[in-house]
Amino acid sequence: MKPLKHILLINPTITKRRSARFPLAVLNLSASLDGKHTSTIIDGNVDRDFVSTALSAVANGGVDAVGVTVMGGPQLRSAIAVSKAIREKMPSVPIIWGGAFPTVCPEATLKAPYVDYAVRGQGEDTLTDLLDALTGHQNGTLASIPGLSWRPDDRIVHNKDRTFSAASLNRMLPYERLENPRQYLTRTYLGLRTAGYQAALGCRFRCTFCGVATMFRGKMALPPAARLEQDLGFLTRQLGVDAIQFYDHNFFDREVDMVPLLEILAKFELPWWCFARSDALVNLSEESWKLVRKSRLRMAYIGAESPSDWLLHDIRKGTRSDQTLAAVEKCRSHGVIPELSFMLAPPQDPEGETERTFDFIRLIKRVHPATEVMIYVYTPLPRRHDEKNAAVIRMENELRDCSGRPVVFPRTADEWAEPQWLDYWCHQDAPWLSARLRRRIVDFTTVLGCRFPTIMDIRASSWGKSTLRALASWRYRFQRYDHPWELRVSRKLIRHWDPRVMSL
Ligand code: B12
Ligand code: SF4
Repeated sequence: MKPLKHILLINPTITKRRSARFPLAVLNLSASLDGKHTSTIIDGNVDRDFVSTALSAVANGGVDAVGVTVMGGPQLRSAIAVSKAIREKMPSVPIIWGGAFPTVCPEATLKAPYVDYAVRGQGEDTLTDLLDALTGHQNGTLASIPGLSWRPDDRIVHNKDRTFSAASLNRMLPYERLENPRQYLTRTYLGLRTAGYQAALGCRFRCTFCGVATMFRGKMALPPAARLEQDLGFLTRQLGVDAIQFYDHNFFDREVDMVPLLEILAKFELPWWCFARSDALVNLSEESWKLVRKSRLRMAYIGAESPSDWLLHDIRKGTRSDQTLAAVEKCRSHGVIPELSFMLAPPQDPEGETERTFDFIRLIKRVHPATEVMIYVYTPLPRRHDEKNAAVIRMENELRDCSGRPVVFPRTADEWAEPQWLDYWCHQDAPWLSARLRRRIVDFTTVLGCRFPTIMDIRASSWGKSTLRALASWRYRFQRYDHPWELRVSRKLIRHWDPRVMSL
């Protein structure tokens, strides 16, 4: 019998304690190891001194490997901090990174001396195989593990991709392995105890700008209705959950497959939020919309991305701007708030596209003022290490900064953690934005956010929101977005928040 390995699974800090949601990546990994290896979980969103906690756990012995989940952006910084600290104190303990960042950037990950293995894509089976193989570091075995990037000698080797697996849909998550699972339930505009939950895996689309496409390469699987029912039963009865934020990449898939899931949701009647595509919502039958209403869907986050059909086509979104408008109408008539996200300033025409998007947002606000709007900067992903598509390579090679110099993406994890690249990862900035355009986007976002304060902000008082609305109305009406200093000050005083950073 193979000796069991014990792995310390770490979710580095990404958000404030009050915004912490169930750390689904490490919970899924922990569940998948059951019966094969053992694990403990440290969550940096809850344990604000998680680096020290991790160091003590490793120093106490009995930890054969450390697994760190890493999303690009702010979490990269805390992942680097904990990995460096462990490497320094216990250099012999293997450190494994998995999640969105190492999936998109395995090369940069493995250039870091404090990471030994990068797991690309779904992690459950790759991690099990890796822990199996770690006995004696047999290179032959490591070379055969799909989804693994590693570093024999001084080379970086990317094994072939792992095929999609739906196995995790059959496992319950071990919430009891978290210290006090109830602390992850947060008061939001949906409910007093909102839980983050993922029902389906993957997404069948392959939009070029999206990390989900890199992770799942067009594969998707829905859970059996019984699984959803069991989970919702557990969450409501055992933990007292009263609202759900679905993390599924794209909740509304093919209607015929969705109906059984909607029926379960209609049974529970928990207010819920999800990601959706405009084409799916527009094509949903009236029967299904009835179920949606009954199930109390409160808000659907729709990647509208752009008002320009050429760009939607370029990024392989597969939807059109008229479908965005039609989806807004559908949502309105069925009592669902559409939350539209836009990507401004694509490198092909940063200024022109930004202005067109502002106009489109104004049009949508006239049609349905309650529509929530999330504004991001278009930041294409760096191409995959094995990218062969000539068009993708050409597009990256043609990227220029605002002075006309070629854009060179960071080559290491530490470079990706520099402030301007964290902003890039968080879709807040890009090298082709001039200072003027950057300012204009921030100013427009401020005026829009004050003119239409988000319903998601449950902390600002209603008088505070009304004040902001009144102060911003002339600027919005006359399109005088420049330097809204008075709105910035008022916003700070009223403690109005930004849902792009905190989630709900
Ligand atoms: C929840 C969430 C958040 C939460 C964090 C959780 C919390 N509040 O506690 C918040 C809201 C803070 C957040 C923030 C951001 N997020 Co986020 N987030 C998600 C979301 C919706 C769910 C993540 C999740 O739990 N997934 C479920 C688990 C099971 O899947 P998983 O994490 O991929 O894990 C699997 C594998 O990756 C792998 N794996 C993961 N970790 C590890 C570790 C090891 C050791 C191994 C072996 C394997 C492994 O195995 C797991 C099981 O198969 C995803 C979308 C999604 N559905 O995944 C986006 C997503 C991960 N976020 C994304 C991004 C870009 C961000 C931001 C950086 C930017 C932004 N504007 O959204 C911000 C940062 C904001 C900031 N702080 O300034 C992108 C990443 C894409 C990319 N290009 O890499 C995603 C995919 C959304 C998207 N469609 O673009 N996010
Ligand atoms: S539909 Fe949404 S989740 Fe799916 S690949 Fe496109 S942007 Fe990503």
